[in-house]
Amino acid sequence: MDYLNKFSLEGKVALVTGASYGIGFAIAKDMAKAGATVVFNDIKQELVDKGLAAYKEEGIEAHGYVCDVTDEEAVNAMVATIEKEVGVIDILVNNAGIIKRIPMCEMTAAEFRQVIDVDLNAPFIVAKAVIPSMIKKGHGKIINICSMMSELGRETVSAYAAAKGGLKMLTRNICSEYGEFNIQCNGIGPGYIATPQTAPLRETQADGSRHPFDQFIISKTPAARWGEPEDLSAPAVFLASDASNFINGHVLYVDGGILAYIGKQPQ
Ligand code: NAP
Ligand code: GCO
Repeated sequence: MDYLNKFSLEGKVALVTGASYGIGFAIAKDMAKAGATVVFNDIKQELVDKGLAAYKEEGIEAHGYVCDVTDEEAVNAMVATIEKEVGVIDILVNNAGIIKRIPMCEMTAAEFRQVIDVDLNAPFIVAKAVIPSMIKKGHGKIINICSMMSELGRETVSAYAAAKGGLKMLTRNICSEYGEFNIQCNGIGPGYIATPQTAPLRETQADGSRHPFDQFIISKTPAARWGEPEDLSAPAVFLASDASNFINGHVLYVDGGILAYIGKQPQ
């Protein structure tokens, strides 16, 4: 077998949740380039339509579905429809996610629960929906999009850090429970990536200076730059391919070195 075939996703069906744009879109795009049939969902039809057009512009015939990943009934119905219309899901990327940046003591329990619902309960719901067919098929790949906040805390992101820390452990538990069925479940832990989710942290200030958080991240990242969604897509293809069949329960941090670095000393 040609060595590079190990990284091929030819003949595989990949579901990437919340992939009309952002990190999910970049990952799905490269999975398609590696040979996968791409399926994605979003909450609103208009976003699914926008996503389909964006994939088409890249020469990709994607399949898009409207589905709120926190709604178990809707997720089960979507997976059944995908299996009928496209095929059994070989690769799941739990990418859909939200963040609320609120000091913990000002955050309502409902706001906390909403973040946990999307960022932790939903990956459980979607993984639970696809695993039975993966077992029947004799293989499967699940990739959970974790975070720096799977390892670190910071002000105002208590719910998000709790969810992403839990998602790291859910990743390890799916590995433990389903590894014997040739299902590999790993995480990707992105550093700080330039997407709509982090746009508020990068806004140019009224005086034209960079956002303080923007400067902070540059000082904390050895690569001295924000990541781009495209920095994550080849690592995702690797974890979705046969090249990673003996990697399980691992979180691959794609962070430009943040987790290894104490931060640039003040000049
Ligand atoms: P983003 O730009 O905010 O995109 C998130 C996507 O998830 C959107 O398409 C959104 O759709 C979708 N989504 C949200 N709630 C959903 C739900 N209930 N059902 C279905 N889809 C839903 O975020 P991103 O920066 O690309 O992040 C993607 C993932 O990477 C998230 O899990 C995030 O936590 C994680 N991450 C991001 C960074 C970063 O620096 N950007 C770093 C580490 C980890 P709508 O537009 O309809 O809401
Ligand atoms: C924040 C950011 C981070 C990133 C990412 C880092 O407010 O700190 O949004 O949480 O989104 O998760 O890995």
